[in-house]
Amino acid sequence: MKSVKMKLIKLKNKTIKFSKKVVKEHLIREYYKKNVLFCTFVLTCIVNSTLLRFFCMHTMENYLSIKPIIADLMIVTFVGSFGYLIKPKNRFTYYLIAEIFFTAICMINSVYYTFYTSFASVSMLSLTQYIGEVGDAVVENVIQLKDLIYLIGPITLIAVNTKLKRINYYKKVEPKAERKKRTIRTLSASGIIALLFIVTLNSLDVTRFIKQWNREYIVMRFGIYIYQANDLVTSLQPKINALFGYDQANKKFIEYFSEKEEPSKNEYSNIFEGKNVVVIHGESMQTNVIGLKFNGQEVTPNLNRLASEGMYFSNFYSQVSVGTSSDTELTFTTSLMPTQSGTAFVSYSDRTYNSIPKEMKKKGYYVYSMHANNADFWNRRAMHESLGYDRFYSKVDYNVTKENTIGLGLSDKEFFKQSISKIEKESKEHDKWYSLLIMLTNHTPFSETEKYGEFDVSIKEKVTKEDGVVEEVTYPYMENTKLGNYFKSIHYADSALGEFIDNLDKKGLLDNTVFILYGDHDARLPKKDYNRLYNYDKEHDKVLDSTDPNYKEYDSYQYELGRKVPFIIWTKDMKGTDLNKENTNVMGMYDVMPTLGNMFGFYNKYGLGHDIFSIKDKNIVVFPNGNWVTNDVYYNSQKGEYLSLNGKAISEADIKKNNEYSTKLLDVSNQIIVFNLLKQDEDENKVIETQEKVK
Ligand code: GP9
Ligand code: MN
Repeated sequence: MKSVKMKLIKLKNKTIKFSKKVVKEHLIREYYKKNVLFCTFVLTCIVNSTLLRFFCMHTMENYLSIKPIIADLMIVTFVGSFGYLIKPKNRFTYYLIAEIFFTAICMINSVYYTFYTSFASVSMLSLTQYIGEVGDAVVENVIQLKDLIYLIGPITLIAVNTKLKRINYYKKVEPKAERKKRTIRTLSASGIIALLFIVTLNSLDVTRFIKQWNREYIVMRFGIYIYQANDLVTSLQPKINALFGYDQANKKFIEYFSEKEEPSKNEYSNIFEGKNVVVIHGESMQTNVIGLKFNGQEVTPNLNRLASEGMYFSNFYSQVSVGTSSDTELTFTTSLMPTQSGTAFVSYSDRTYNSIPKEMKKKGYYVYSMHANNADFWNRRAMHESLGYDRFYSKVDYNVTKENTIGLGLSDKEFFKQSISKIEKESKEHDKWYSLLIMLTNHTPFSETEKYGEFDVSIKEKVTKEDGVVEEVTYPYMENTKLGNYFKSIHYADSALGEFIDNLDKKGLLDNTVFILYGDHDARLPKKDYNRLYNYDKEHDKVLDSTDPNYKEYDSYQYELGRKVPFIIWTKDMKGTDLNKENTNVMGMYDVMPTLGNMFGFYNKYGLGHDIFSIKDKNIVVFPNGNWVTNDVYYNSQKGEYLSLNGKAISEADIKKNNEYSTKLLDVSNQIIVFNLLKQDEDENKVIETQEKVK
């Protein structure tokens, strides 16, 4: 009896399932029949964008990712819904135009990706030299089959339309109210898809979307159509910003610099004139690793050596905003601050900059940069040109394989090895040269520890037991913490640096060369890990309690002030000379150009920093968020709080004066970039130079 009942229930369930399926299929078929054109349009546009991702980024994860498909679906449904507002007989024209538009996006990006392994940006069109490059690229590349495959979209739509015409599909009359209803219904569907998409976003997605520089990531997460729309907005924003307020900005700019005087000469003036230059951009290198040891082993033996043999600026800060690496490059190279919105590298690459490369070129140097990552990362391809580099060696100039990759790209050891021959070539071809090498491996999240080589961040101690036997005891200490992994990673980067210096020396490339190194920004490591570093209780493998007499306070101010990065100027023969010393005056990335300018014999009137050997202990380092630090005070503008660094009282009047100074400096820096205020000056200089040549 029971089993019969069970069978009946099963049968009932099956019937329900079957009828649901029938209804569903029927509904889908019905819907498709009524909306053939719309469905074809949506489907083909999604197939095209999926194909684009398929051809550009060949990893399984990329092929199978559903997120960009949802994003594309949202956009295409949105655009498609307006087709219903149009009378059936004209609807096809609307869908065809939209289809051609979406197909063009896919085709342009397909061509662009082949050449630049990145997706196209509208902002590039504002760079005339760039149009030339892309233009050539299109001509050479036009034949590739994979770029034409997207035409399948419009072709299918045309074919479907022909068939529909044949069966008199468009003869039906559709009242206006009905058309409106269909539009609203489809728009609602697009809204629901949008909601579905938004709930899957995390904070990393959002920040990357706002920054818009990691183009691959955005396409993989948001699809090509949203990427292109976002790109359009970020590209137009700087143009809009620059539309209003030029006259006032220019007036303020003239006022600001009319008060500035050229510093008088000092003992460092022109000391390096005519020498070749190697600049190292040390990814995430922090000052607090210098001199640090684990079990007697130095974390960074090579940085330590450079610091002890050269000019070491131990109270040096980077001044980055959201543009991290690129902001540091900007500030180092131009003595300007990062922009208040967007990033200079991405949004303002078409502006005129007074830069170290341009100054060195005037002195007869050949100036080049090297970075084994994709050239479009941080829009370097365009920006390095604007900054005046003669040549940019990027990923395409290096042999990058799976085996020699760590983290973001080519390992630092391999990068330096492969760079030597390029430097050798340039040094043979040019009398004087200036090079910038941008490191990459020591980049967050510092997780590929197995590739960094052995470096213990535990505590190892020899303990003599009661029976006299000596045993080694290991306490985990910083093992398996992010900070611990960072030490391993920077130990690797440091050893790459050591090898590089040795190899340069072997080739005689250090004989007449000034070696300059800066940490680009701090590594954003967790504060709690520093607490462990300074307060480790090895007996119990835990962090000391704050009530413990041995507890060392590590508060948020120490954390903020601990974000210092190294700045070192070193030559082979500096050790033991007058130049070989530690400089403890507070200094910022914007002081580099004026300081080097004094040493190499050039002056940038529009730099915001100072020659550190002229300003000495009177210096002030302003951060993009309005915080500032001097030798005596650190001021946090968000909290409106300050901290005395020398135990002395600080007058409110001094705080006010420095606040005004910082606000003015940040303002003028931003306006120089947004309103392109250095262009006029450069144009005038060019005229003078030409007149002099003619004479
Ligand atoms: C990218 C590299 C890292 O090429 O310079 O940039 P970051 O994430 O440090 O800004
Ligand atoms: Mn960086």
